[in-house]
Amino acid sequence: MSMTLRRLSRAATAGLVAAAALTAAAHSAEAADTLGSAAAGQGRYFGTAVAASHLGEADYTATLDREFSSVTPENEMKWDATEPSRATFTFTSADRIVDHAQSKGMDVRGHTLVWHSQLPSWVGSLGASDLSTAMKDHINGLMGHYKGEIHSWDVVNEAFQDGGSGARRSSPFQDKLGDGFIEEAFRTARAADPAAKLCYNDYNTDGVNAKSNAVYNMVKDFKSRGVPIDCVGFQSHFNSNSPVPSDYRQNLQRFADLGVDVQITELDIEGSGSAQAADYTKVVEACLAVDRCTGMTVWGVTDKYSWRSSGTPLLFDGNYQEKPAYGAVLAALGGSGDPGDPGDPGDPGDGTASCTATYTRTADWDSGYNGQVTITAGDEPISAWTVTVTLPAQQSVSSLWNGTPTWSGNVMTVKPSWNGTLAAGASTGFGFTAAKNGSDAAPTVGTCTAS
Ligand code: G2I
Repeated sequence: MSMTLRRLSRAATAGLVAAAALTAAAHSAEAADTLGSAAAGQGRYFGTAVAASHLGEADYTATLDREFSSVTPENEMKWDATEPSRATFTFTSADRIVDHAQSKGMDVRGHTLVWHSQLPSWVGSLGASDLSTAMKDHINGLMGHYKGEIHSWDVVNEAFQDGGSGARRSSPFQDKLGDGFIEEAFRTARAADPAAKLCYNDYNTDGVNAKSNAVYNMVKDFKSRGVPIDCVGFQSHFNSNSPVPSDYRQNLQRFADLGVDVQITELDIEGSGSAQAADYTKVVEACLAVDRCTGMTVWGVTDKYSWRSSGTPLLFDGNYQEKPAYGAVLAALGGSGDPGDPGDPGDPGDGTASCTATYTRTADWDSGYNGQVTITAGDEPISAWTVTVTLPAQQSVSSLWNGTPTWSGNVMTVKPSWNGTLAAGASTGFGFTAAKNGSDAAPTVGTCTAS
């Protein structure tokens, strides 16, 4: 199908999409017991980054659909994903996310059009005038495909250096086109989809510092010269090296005072328990205190798929259970759900059986190894579990104990033999012996499902 036809067919569904969004909004006004509905009560959206590859996972999609009112494709709209070779656009994965979001009445943030990272090498090899054309073609290609369907686009991402200088970051765009590439990108974007809010997005700009001052001066200059810009995105990736700044609200406010919206675009805060919850509260309160802070997006649904998964920075744990940070965000948004209530989806006591599976190699020799998979029940008792283990193609399993396997190619699906019943939080496991047959690679353990 030609790109023109795809554009037309996407645009033709826009009316249906608007109707779905209205239904969702009406529903959420009744019971503000999810992040999206509570935020809507404050006139904000509450979004998450989404990966197309996880949309087939029932718990992932159930949590996404229940809690969030906006989605940002985590990687699927980036240049390497959408225009891997010049003028050849692929939208399959991004379309999957947009279609899913629209079918659930969620808005979509576009991320991102012009960025030095995840940039195919052909872009970097162009000369200046060709590069300028390619940049505009890329903007037109994406924004044209999704015309009328994206509430805000990150037009330019991370164009400033870290550190004290406030200088622009070296990139093919900066190095060959100079400072003017940002303005050129925004002007092109406005013409491509006049309905979309056009954002500049960056990190380490959350407090007042040299980098945020440099972005501030650029936005001020754009506003004074009529360069189209509608919003500034503050990524807000926080951890102990980069804590929530004490002047976060003031910083958001000074940008808003320039006449742009501000959005928290990639929020995650490493940590756990009440300390993490308190940090999340600070962020939500800062946004709510700034009239032009129109919404917040967390950078993922569940800790297990976070780009910083070891830092457990999100609102749902690897079993999609609400963390203390979830309750804190909901409360800060004025939500009426009690996150400790049995019966609330995702809460302990909600009756949802869950489990996790982890793998370790317990013995190793030249031609083989023993593997052990440990299964741990979530916060409900379980009576059965199922885990898939995918072995490297060469390997074969010669024996397996404390579990019952069935095989499909190199994938074994293991269910309990005698050890299906587990109390909440309790563990069991199964072991196996595998022949390496030339491959020493580890098997992959899939999601644990319980009943
Ligand atoms: O790095 C965190 C974020 C900082 N701001 C811009 C965001 O776009 C960025 O997101 C992250 C994604 O969360 C990661 O998922 O951007 C990374 C790349 O810069 C993404 O990581 C990439 C891996 O590097 C690739 O190896 C992998 O193929 O994700 C790809 C898709 O899973």
